[in-house]
Amino acid sequence: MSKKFYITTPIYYPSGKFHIGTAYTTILADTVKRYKKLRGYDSYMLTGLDEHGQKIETVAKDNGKTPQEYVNEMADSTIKLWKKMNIENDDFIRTTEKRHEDVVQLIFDKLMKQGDIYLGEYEGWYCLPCETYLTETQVIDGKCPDCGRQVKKMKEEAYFFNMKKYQKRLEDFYRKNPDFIQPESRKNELFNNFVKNGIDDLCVSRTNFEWGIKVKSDPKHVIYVWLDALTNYITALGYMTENDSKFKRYWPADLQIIGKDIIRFHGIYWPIFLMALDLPIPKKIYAHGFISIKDGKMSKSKGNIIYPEQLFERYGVDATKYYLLREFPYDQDIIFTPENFVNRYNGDLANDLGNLLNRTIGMINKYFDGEINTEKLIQTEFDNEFKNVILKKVNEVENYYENIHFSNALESIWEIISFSNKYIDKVQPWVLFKSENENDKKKLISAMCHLVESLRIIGILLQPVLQETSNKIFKQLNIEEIDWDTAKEFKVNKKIIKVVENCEPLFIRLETNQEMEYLKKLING
Ligand code: ME8
Repeated sequence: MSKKFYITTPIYYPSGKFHIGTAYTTILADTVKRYKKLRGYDSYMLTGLDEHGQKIETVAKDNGKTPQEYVNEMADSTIKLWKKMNIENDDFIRTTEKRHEDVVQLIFDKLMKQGDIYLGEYEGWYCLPCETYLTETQVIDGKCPDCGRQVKKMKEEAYFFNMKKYQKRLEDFYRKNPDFIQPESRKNELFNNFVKNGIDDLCVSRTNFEWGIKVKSDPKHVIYVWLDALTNYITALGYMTENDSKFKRYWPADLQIIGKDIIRFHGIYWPIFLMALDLPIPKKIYAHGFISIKDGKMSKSKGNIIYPEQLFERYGVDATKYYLLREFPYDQDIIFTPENFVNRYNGDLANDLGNLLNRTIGMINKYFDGEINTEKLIQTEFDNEFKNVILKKVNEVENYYENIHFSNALESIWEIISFSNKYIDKVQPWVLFKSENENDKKKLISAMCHLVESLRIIGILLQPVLQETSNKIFKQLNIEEIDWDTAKEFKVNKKIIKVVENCEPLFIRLETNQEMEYLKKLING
C-alpha cells in the first residue's frame, strides 16, 4: 500500500461568511494534498467547522435562529464554497456531529479518570471573542494577547487540565523535534512567550452557556470549546470507536496547517492533550501569516473584507488561487492590493503563460498546419541549454513544493515560462520558416518540440495549484503523459505533435483601469 499523508486545516468558526484569509488556509492545504497525491501518496485532507461556543450561540440569536439551524446553514454554504473552489477535501467534520460529540465526552472522561483533569475554581480573565481563559501574566494592559481585545473578569467552578505535569515532556519533545513548528521564527516566539516561564493549567469547562458538549458525569459543565475543537483531528478518523481503521491508517497527522493566531493552541495544548491520551504527536504544524487589506486586519465593522467569491466569480478559481499562493511568502504577512492582483493576472497569467501557449499553438498551426512529424529534427545549442535549464528548475520546484514554499515554487515555474518566451525570441522560428535550407526546417521542428515539451512540464508542475489551467494546456496540445515523474525527463522525440486549430486563451487580459476600480471598491467596503 502506498505511503499515507494526512493533512488538516483548522476547523473554522462559522460565525460569518468566510473571507479570503480562511480560503487561503484551505487552498494551501489542498495544494499540499494534491501535490502529495501526484507524488504517489495516499493523501488525506480534513477540514470542517468548529460549531460550538458562546460566540456561535450569540450570532445565531442575532440571526433569529437556533444555534443548530444556524450552523446547518453555514455548513451547507461552506461545503458548496469549497466545491466551487476545487478543494479536494476527503472529509468535512462538524463538531455538532454525533461521531465527534460522543468521542469528545469519552476523551474528557478518560482524562478525568486518569487525573489529568481536576475540578477547581476559576477566577480570572476571559476573552470572549477567543473563548479563552487567560492568566494574569498573559493579559497585556487588560487586553487579550491573541486578539488584542478587552478581557473580562470571571469566577466559577470549573475543570482544569493539569498542564504543568507535561511541561518538561513538551520541552523535550520540542528539543527532539526541532521542525515540529514551522516557521522557525514563530516557534521561537511561542516558546519565549508561553512556554519558557511555565505553562499554566488550562480551564477546560464552562458553566455560563449551553451551546457545547456537556461533561457526561457533570452536565452543568460544557466542555471548553478548544478541547472540543482540537480533538476533531482524531474524532474525524474514528478514534475511540469500533470504526477506527482511518485512525490507524492516518494518525499522526503529517502536516497541520493553521494561521499564526492559533499557534498557542496547536503548539502547546494540542501536543499535551495527545501526550495525555498516549497518542503520537503530529509531525509538523505550519503556521502561516495573515492577509490584510490596507488598514489592518479584515473585519466586518471596518468593512474591509474581501470574500473569495468576489474574486473567483469574476477572475476564476485558478487566478484567485494563483494570486494568494504566489503573493504569500512562507513566513510573512501580506496586504491585498488591487495593483498586485491586476499585475499578477495580466502580467503572469495572461501575458507570460497565456502568450507562451498561444504563440506555440499559433506557430505550429502556421508552419505545420497543426501537426508535426518530429522524426527529422536537428537540435541546436539553444535547445540543449533550454533543456538543461528547465530540468534544473523542475528539481527546484519539487524542493519548494516539498517544503510548502509555494510562492517560491510558482516563481520558479514562471522562470521556466519566461525562459521559454525568451527562447522563441532567440531561435526566431519565423526566420527558420522562411529559409530555403533543409536543415533550418529540421531546426524549426526541434524548436516546436522543445516548446511543447516545456509546456507539458509547466502543466505538470502547475497541477497542484492550477487544475483548470493545466488541463487546458494538456488538452490543447494533446498531451497525455502527465505523471509527475515524467516532468523530470525532457522528451523531444515524440513522433507526432498535434495541436488544436484555435487556441482557447487561458486568461483573457483584464482592462486595468476598470478592474482597479472594481477591486478598490471592494476593499473600501
Ligand atoms: O480559530 N489571513 O477558527 P477561525 C490568513 N475555530 N488566514 C486567516 C485570516 C487572515 N486574515 N483570518 C483567518 C478558529 N485566517 C478555530 C480553530 S482548530 C482546532 C479551531 C485563517 O474561523 C487562519 O488559518 O477563527 C486562522 O488560523 C483560521 O482562519 C482561524 O479561523
